[in-house]
Amino acid sequence: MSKYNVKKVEAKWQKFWEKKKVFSGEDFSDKEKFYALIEFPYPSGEGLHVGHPRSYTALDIIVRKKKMQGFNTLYPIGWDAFGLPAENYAIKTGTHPKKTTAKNIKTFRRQLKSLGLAFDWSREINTTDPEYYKWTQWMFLKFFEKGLAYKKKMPINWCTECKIGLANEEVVAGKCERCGNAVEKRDKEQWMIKISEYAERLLTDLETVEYWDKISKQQVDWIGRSEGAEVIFRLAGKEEGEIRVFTTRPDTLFGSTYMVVAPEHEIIEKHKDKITNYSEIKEYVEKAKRKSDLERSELAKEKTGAELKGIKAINPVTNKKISIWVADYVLPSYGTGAIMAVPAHDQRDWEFAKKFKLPIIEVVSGGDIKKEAYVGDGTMVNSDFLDGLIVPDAVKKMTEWLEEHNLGAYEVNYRLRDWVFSRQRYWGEPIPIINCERCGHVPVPEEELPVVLPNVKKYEPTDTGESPLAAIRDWVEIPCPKCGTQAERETDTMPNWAGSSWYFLRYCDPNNNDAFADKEKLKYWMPVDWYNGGMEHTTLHLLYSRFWNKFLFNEKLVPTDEPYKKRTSHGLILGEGGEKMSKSRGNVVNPDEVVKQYGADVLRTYEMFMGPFDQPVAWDTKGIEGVNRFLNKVWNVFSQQIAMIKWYESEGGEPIRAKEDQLVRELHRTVKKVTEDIDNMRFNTAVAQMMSFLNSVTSAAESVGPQDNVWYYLDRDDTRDFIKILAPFAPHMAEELWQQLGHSESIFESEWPGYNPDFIALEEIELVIQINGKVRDRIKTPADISEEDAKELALKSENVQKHLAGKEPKKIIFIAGKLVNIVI
Ligand code: ANZ
Ligand code: ZN
Repeated sequence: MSKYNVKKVEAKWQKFWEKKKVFSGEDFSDKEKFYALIEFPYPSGEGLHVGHPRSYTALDIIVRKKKMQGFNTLYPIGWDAFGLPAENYAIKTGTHPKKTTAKNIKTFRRQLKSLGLAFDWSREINTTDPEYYKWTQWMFLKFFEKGLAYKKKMPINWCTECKIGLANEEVVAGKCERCGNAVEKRDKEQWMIKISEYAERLLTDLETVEYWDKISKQQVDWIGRSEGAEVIFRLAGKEEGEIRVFTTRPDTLFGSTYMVVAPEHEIIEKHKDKITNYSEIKEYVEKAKRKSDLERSELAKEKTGAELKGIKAINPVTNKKISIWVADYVLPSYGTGAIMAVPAHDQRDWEFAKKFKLPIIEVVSGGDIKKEAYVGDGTMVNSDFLDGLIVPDAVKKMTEWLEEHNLGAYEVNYRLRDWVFSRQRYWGEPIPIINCERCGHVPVPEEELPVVLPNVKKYEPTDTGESPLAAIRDWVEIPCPKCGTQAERETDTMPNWAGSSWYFLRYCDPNNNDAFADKEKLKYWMPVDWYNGGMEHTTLHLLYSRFWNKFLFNEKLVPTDEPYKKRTSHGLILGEGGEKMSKSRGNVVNPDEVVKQYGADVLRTYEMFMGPFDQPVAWDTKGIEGVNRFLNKVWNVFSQQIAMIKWYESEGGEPIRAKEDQLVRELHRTVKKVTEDIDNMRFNTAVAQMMSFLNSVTSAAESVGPQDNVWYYLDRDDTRDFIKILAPFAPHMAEELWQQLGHSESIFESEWPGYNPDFIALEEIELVIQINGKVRDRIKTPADISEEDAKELALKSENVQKHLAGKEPKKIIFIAGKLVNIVI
């Protein structure tokens, strides 16, 4: 038995796969294609985390099996390399993010290669490569052409101390992550992308894809479709003006006793001359702006607000004057930013009304509105023409009434907001627009793309809130492409989500200079057949990229409406003990160390074995030791068995294998289970099954021959099949054993094993039932019937009952798979 040299074996096969291009996807192959995708990593300075390989290995296993099942597989990799860490490092040290990024990519590439992943390295892409972001810019211009990219004043997070705009993730509990000082909202003109226009399609088309339920649900919640009505409230008196609200409960309009607008609502500034307590209001508004959305929407907290004195609104059905309030529980970005308050039937309104002593009128019977708002079903009361109706009928009737009187209309509202598509930062794709005083926003001509990021001296955003690009005057100042007068380049860059919104398309044709990808190649490879990624990306990234693809589909630039046929998700890997892995806790496990100590096969198999794939799971050193012992045992048993098989064959003999043997049946069951478990991402139980099979192999072994060699009762075919199902998990060891079996091609060029269904059914036996040693019955049962079940069955037998004649058995003896003897 040869000793297993992990390092040598793993390096050997990694080189082999790369040289023979075993895993490169072949464009236009006649075979059926299978396109697997993982979320390409951000190449951070910390290098690969043990969390990364969990997702990568899972799809790697799926890809290797699919390849063996005859598919033309594509499993690409690249770098989502624009991002804050490189930029912050640049701010701190002055090192160009390009340099940092290149260095980090080198580390990531080496680490990923050391894991033996079946990536098609010839398709590697990098979102910060001008040849890549040229097409991101080109697509932005398509959005712009179609009116889906527009500019709007939007609040940004502004650190009053650092005097820069912050990304959302840099604001921690309302404070600047760097300096700890207060962050406030500041309005700034920003580029926006109209994803809201696609809200309905993004929702309904979820029915056409196979996403795990919890993922679809997150998409549905994020899109947040609500049906209801828009209602128009006129201002009282000679005052010109109106306040529009969105409500899901137009039926409760008779119970609307006051209105509330968000602090940002235009009505405040528009009517500031009429508002008699304007300075008090102004103060409230300023305070509210400093709170985060989360702080404002917390349901439980104490309601705050102030009345806009001097103006009133008119309830359109009662014609009564009602007060108008400003309160921060009304969000500016949902609906119209104003509500009709119905304190009897909305808990937030109820709390507010109680605090400020506002009238509460019950309009749906069934609750006790003295105690709390009643949100349940019931019949309408105090509601004139709605009285006696049940809620859904009242909703319909009121909506019709509003439409007839031009006071409102049926409306569908979405929680999904348009996408803020600019950042005032350096390390992102420049937005390819030239701002001209005469012509407005003018696209950079296509032939001038890419607009390459110029070199700057300082990477901080400027203290006016502009990106550092704004300081490079000779880059900014440029003649307008339309009219030729002096104009200025847009200095905002794109958000981190841009490059990842279409990378799966570029993989289909990564080196194309004339298009983002060749149409025929896109037609061949798209859609992605299986996409796995983190739950933290099943909202924004998934939505953005689906939207982006849908837009391109509309423009007839891509062949499929949906980019991903299937989406699944892995659980996080936590540190030993179950806490989040982090530098500060000192519990980060470095994959390099694990590979060095145990090898890639052990790391891979361990990560698949450590727990259900979709659940978070804690790292466990004992667990990895167990997997290491398992793979060592595989090596010892199989390399010796292969040697024995070869010896038999060279002697012209037939290796012994009892075809009907228990072990062969178990092998077939194992093949079936591993096949199905891989398809269902139940990797842990697949590994467990292989472990249990190996135990059966070693316990059935016998010493044979003069040298006392161990014979494991597996012939060439059995041996081959086990190595094949092990191969996706421990590909290096499997290749090595495969080669020992006498093959020169990669094991992944061989065919995935089938199984004999006759072997799968558990064997039936005839359980012999005796009383005091005399046979009294024979009962058919599964071979593996438990002692408890067998005894119960035996005692139930009619014949046994007759012979027992009510006597209590003294003792019951059970011999597994054979008999039950009742002693009386
Ligand atoms: C009157 C009413 C009566 C409401 C009632 C509810 C119950 P969803 O289901 O999430 O779409 N609303 C509307 N815009 C808001 C905003 N900008 N900030 C905070 N709340 C807002 O919620 C729709 C309901 O949320 C709307 O229906 C409105 O209150 C409130 F018995 O109008 B409702
Ligand atoms: Zn111009």
